[in-house]
Amino acid sequence: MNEFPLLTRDPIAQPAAPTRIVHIGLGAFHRSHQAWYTAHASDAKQWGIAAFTGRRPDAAEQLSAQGCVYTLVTRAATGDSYEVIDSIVSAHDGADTARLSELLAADTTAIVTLTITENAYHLGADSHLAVNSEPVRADLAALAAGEAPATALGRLVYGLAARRASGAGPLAVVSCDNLADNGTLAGNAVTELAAAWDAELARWVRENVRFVGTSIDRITPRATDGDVAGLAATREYLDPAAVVAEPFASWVLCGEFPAGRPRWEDAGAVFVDEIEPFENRKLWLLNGAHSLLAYLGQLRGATTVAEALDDAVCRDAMEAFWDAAERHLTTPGLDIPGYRAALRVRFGNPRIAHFLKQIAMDGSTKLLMRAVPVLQAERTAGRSGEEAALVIAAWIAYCASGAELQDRATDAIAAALARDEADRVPALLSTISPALGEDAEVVRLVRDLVSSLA
Ligand code: CS2
Repeated sequence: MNEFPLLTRDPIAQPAAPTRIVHIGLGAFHRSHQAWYTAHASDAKQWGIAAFTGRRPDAAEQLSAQGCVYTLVTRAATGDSYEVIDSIVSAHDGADTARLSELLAADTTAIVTLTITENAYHLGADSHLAVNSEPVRADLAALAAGEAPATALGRLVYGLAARRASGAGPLAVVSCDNLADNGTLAGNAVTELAAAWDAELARWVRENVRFVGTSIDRITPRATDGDVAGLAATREYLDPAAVVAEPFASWVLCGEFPAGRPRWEDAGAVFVDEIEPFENRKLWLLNGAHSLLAYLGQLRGATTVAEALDDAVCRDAMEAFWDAAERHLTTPGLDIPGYRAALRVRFGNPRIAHFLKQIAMDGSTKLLMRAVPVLQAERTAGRSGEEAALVIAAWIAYCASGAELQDRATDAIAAALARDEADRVPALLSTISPALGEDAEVVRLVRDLVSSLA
């Protein structure tokens, strides 16, 4: 493979656009989604992206070494197609807060996009910043000492202080994470973190920063070494920063862009006045089913989404969960039957190996967005909610199976699992939401379902 040259930017064919977007969370999804939409806007030449990593510098180093261009491998059931994406013009270690602040302080910067994961908003069950959580406290201590904070959110707040100081004016912050009402939640988290540091900054944020809500969608499993080798053999260049994604992509946005934005609509993005029905459709039907398949599927021996879908038990549970969710997706124009039909095809794409283990991460946060709202809506309507409760029960059974967990609540989950039989289920439910663990009927329902899975 090493006999092939590294992919690099051709400065004539792919001149770097001026930086007007700052992205935090340079992962595969940013590259297959927002960067792709930006590259396909008709005014793409005006909109370059400076992308910062989240935790580690690796992705920035890799991308910088190849002039920030990379291949998007679009993997359809019938074959692959390739496109070199050039909308990212610089890539930086997230810890480079000096560069981040410099870019946010520039009046040419109009937008900050975020893909920092659900957990990184550090929200409590009340959808407000968990001010007493360890990472937030550490950020506040750093800010008070005049040092740069370590969380993505803290770094954004630090950069916004630089923008306020420079007088560069308003801008838009666009959350592209799978959280219900992500614009509002990002606004809560950023404003509350700013307020805990500097009340004047918080006031400036309220007046100048517009938080745009989005529903984002494109299945982008982690690319493997085999993908990179296959790409090299076909294209005769080496591209370790390549991403593999399904053909489907969707982006629904709602909010203001006070300093302008690319014409993402040219690439198919949709701007709406009310985003909630679209978010719920995506979070419940796609992500909810993903989580169900991740836990139930792995308990039953499957390793990928497509494999889980081959199992009638998983498939029936997914359809039943969809039936329950659909009863609460009644806004005209959502075309739920069409959306479900498309999902069956997307999930069944035999050429995409979307590993259930990857989806299973961070269940305690994800289920709050994906399964709990359906459970509650069903119960409010006078039904048991068992189809949605099964998603939660499958997560509990998965946790109890000894599977290696990656979750911000790993310690609390381990402590819950160590409790007596009678307390175990409520304690586990409480790691998702305290109210859930206190609801005797939900506890009974979930406990019965967990037993039925054993
Ligand atoms: C998945 C999502 O890993 C997960 O939790 O459900 O990453 C999903 O693939 C994307 O939201 C699809 O747009």
